[in-house]
Amino acid sequence: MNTASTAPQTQHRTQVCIVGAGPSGLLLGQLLHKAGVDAIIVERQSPEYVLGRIRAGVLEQVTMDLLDEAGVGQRMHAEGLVHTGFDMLFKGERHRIDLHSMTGGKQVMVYGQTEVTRDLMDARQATGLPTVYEASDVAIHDFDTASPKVTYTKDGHAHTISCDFIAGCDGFHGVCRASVPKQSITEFEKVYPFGWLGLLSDTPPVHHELIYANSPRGFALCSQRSHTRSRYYLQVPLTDKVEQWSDDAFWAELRLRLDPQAAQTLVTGASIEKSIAPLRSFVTEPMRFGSLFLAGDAAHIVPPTGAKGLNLAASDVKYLCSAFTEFYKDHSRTGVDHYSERCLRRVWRASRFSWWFTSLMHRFPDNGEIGQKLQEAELDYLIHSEAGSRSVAENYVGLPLNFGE
Ligand code: FAS
Ligand code: PHB
Repeated sequence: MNTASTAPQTQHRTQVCIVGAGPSGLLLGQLLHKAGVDAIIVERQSPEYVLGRIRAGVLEQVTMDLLDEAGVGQRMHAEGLVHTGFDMLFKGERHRIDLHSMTGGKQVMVYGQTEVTRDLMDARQATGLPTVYEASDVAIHDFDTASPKVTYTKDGHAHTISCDFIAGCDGFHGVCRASVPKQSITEFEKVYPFGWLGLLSDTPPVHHELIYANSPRGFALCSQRSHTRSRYYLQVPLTDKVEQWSDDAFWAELRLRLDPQAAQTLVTGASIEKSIAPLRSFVTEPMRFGSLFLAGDAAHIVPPTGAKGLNLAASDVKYLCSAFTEFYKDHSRTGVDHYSERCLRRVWRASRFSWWFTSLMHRFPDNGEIGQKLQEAELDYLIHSEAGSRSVAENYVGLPLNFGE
């Protein structure tokens, strides 16, 4: 692996260097702080840019508990929306999946990733701990040794961070996974033949719970951020560009994919954000390379149908924080040595559910008309089968961390 530059640099020293200040990096930084472990966070973008990315909306109980443990759960409990079920819409009719009764009282919290990130940013700032935004030329070095380094440039000045561990929380397009030698890593990937066109609007949600719609015209999702702010998605061809979609065209197409009652109830308005995201299933094995540990989107991507991306990032961070804490407090390597296998068992389960739910709810051009009929038959079975509905419910709320142990 390449070694650090010899040019004059400002030297820093910490225990853990976290690359990336998205939810993974910020949550890890906050939990490590609570555990008394030093960490520096290095982020390529500005805080405003990070907050401007509109992404996840549904938090599992494991994630909610972690945010409480990190001391940032207050606003989530005050402003988040507790949901005990969601609707599946197909053949023009809606059917409720009762999460609460099917999972022994579990639920999910609708609270946007932007707000989670804002809460974590505020908490980090309140600690006064070092967070470098707008760092350029971030590079990682010598992570096959016990003395890894991270270098970056800030305002034209070169810096070097010496540390014990590097936490690669830099997302799918980050530098950390890309720095691992090809022979040391296996990447599993499935790219879906469509994307999600998302629209955020200051309009009241069409329904008090989420609606996942399987329509012959394509998938649609009605989600929300509050009682006055809605988030909607439409499946669109990969060739579509967001500029092609006016607000009016979006609303008209959404209506065509909803049931008559929802189509009539829908309140439309100007978009405050509109973007197209590609869908893929992606998993890296292993997730640890010497002193480098990947967490969140840096290690895996799931299609957002199952609302798992952010929640998987949270469980990775939980395992990683306890591994580092055990190393420093108990002088134990058990956590660091078992990090990858602990994460990957949960990652593959969530990837399987996200793939399955995506395959069930979206229109696949190559599957022909029979594809739609087979999907409708499976949906018909699921909503009339207690076992089938329970399977959907227990995966949607998130399997327990010790599931299958
Ligand atoms: P992130 O990508 O959020 O954060 C990584 C951070 O690292 C970024 O701030 C980036 O700027 C920084 N970085 C990158 N390269 C760097 C470098 N070289 N040096 C320093 N910093 C660097 N999940 C859901 O559950 N539901 C959804 O609806 C949903 N929608 C999504 C839509 C899109 C377009 C995307 C991309 C993801 C979506 N996700 C969704 C998944 C998403 O929520 C992720 O799971 C979540 O952002 C994971 O957080 P992080 O692992 O922190 O990665
Ligand atoms: C969202 O609100 O952004 C959201 C909700 C559920 C999903 C995906 C996205 O499955």
